[in-house]
Amino acid sequence: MKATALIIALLGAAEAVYIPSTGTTSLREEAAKKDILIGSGAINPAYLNDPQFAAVLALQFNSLSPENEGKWSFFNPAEGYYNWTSLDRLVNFAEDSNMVVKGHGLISSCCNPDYVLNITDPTALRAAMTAHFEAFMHRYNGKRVDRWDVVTEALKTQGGGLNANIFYNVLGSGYIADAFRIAQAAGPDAKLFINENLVESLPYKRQELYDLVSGLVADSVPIDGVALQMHITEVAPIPGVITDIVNSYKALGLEVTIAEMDVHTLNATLQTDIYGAVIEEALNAGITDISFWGFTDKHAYTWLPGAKPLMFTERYKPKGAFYATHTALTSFINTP
Ligand code: 9MR
Repeated sequence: MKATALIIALLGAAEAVYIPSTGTTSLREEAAKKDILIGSGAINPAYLNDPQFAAVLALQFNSLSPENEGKWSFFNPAEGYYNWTSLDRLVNFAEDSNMVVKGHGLISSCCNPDYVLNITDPTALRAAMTAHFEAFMHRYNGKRVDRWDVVTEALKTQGGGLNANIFYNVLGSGYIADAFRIAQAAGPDAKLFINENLVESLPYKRQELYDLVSGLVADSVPIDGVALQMHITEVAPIPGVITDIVNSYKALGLEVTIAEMDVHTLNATLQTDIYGAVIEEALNAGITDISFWGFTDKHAYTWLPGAKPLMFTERYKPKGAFYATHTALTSFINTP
C-alpha cells in the first residue's frame, strides 16, 4: 500500500499521518452531495489517541456516536456527580472535524449505576431520569449533538415483550413514554429515536416494535423515528423488508435510520454483498442517516469468533465492504 499511501494533515496540526488510500473519493464526500449522514458509532474517545484512527474517521464520516461513554454509569456513576472528560473529547473532535454527533445511551439496559438500580419509588426514578437527561442534553445541546437514542433495546432480544430493566420494573411499560417526554423537555431541538435490534430479521419482533411505536404516536409521545441497529450475522435481511419498514413508519410521520450496522461472518464475499445490498436498499427506501458500529476491525465488537465485521482492516485498509458502500452511495440517485 506504500505507493498509494495518502498523507493527511491531521486536524490542522503540523503532524502528518499515513493512511492507506482507498483510491476513491471519501464516503462523506459522496454522502454530502446527497445530503446523507454517513457515520460511525462505537467511538470510544480513547481510540482517538491513534492518529490513523482519528484521520480515517474524520476523512470518511460526517457523524459519530460514542460506544459506551454515553451510557449512564460511564459519566454519572453517582447521584449528582458527572465526569465529562470522555464525552467532551468526542464532541470536541466532532467540532474540529465538522461532524455531527448522535447521543447514544440515555436509557439502556446496560451500565446503570447502583444509585439508580436501588431506586424503587416511581417518582424518585423519574426525577433521576430527568436530572440525568438534563445534565447530558443541556451540556451538548447546540454543540454538534443533533439526535439521540432515547431508549435502546426496549424489547427482548428475540422479541416477546419488553426487557425487564430497572425502568420497566419500577415504572412499567410507561417508562418509554416518560423517557421521550423527559428528553423532549431537555432537548426540544434534537431528534429523538427508539433504537432496536433484529427487527429487520425477526418478523414477530418487527410487528411488536411497530405496535409499540404506533402506540407512542397515538399517545402524542414526542418521538422522531426508529433507529435500526442492523447488526447482521451471516444472513441479510430479506430484500424489500427495509423498504417496508421505512414505509410503515413514514405513514406514522416518522423517520427510519440505520444506527449500528456491521456484518458478522467469516465469508468476506458475503460480507461485501450484504453491505452493498443493505446500503443500496436503505438509500432507495429514503433512509438518509446511516451509521456503522465502528469502522475498523481493530476495534470490532463481535459475538462470532473470528469475524471481522467492519469496513476497514485493523490497519485501515479498505475492504470489500467499504467499496460496496461507496458504490451504493455514488450510484444512488437522490430524487427528493
Ligand atoms: O459495543 C458495546 C460493547 O462495548 C458493550 O460491552 C456492550 C454492552 O453495553 O454494548 C455494545 O454496544 C451495543 C450498543 O450500545 C447497543 N446496540 C448493540 C451494541 C453491540 O452490538
